[in-house]
Amino acid sequence: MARKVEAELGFAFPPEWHIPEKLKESMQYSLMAGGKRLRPILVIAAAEAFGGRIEAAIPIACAVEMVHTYSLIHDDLPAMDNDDYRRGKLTNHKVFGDAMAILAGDGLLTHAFYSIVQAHRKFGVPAEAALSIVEDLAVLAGAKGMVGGQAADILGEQGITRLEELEYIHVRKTSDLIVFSLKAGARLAGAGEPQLAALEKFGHHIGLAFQIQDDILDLIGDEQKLGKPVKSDEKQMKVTYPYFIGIEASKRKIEELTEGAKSAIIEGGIPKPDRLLQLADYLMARDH
Ligand code: GRG
Repeated sequence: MARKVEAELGFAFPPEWHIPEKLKESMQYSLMAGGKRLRPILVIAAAEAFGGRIEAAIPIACAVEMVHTYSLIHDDLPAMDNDDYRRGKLTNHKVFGDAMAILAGDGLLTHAFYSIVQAHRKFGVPAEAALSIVEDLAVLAGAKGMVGGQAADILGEQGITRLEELEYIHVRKTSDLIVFSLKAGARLAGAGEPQLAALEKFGHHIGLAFQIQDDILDLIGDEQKLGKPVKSDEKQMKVTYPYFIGIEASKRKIEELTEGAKSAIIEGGIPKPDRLLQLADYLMARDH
């Protein structure tokens, strides 16, 4: 599944388009730098859960990876987290410079919308479903979603004193794109509103669990497996889940969230839920 997405990402931009060589290189550098491809996998798993066609899900799977990759490129910039390594390689701005890294992010974000439209043009996803998917992406990745979460994170920095504030940031920065992926896969396969609501709950829960696990891995994970230095939160004096409630309680919270996520799917009338349930368990146990 991830391999098919990987192959398509290599040809994300039509070869006949004239794109400045450095910009193309910079976009491809980060897009093809590896990564777990979690969000594309969720798009495809959600489509499969409703008997949808994988090939129609691929352009949307690629779109969400483009948005995710853009967010990582921008997050690593000196004006944000100022990181040198990502996915085991030098960060985009370290190789191409700040200006080209900003433009690579802009280019990937914009191209995501082009890619969604191709699901309709090339694979016959109904225009109404494609429209809802575009709308979801604009909302969940935009100012009300991921971008808003990043802004709240930057504005809050060390000033966060309540777990609810941290949860807001985590949900916006991490869960929203995960929710998008699940709903997009389900929408293209014709899911109805109650099932979309079940997926929204599932995504919200696994996204938060994923982020808490990220915080734990930053404290006690393996740098080699993670592809980036550990203890960066501590160094930047970032307030995290383990900071508030400790590692053991954070682990219990992940288990609770995963159980809640699985119940939402089981009770949500989803025709073939197995892969989604497996993914929830896999994410809880991940080490990178
Ligand atoms: C710059 C608009 C803007 C947003 C940035 C994604 C993000 C928001 C910041 C990156 C820092 C961070 C910890 C974000 C939370 C989401 C997250 C855990 C990203 C890493 O996702 P993985 O583990 O990465 O799926 P790979 O490399 O495997 O794709």
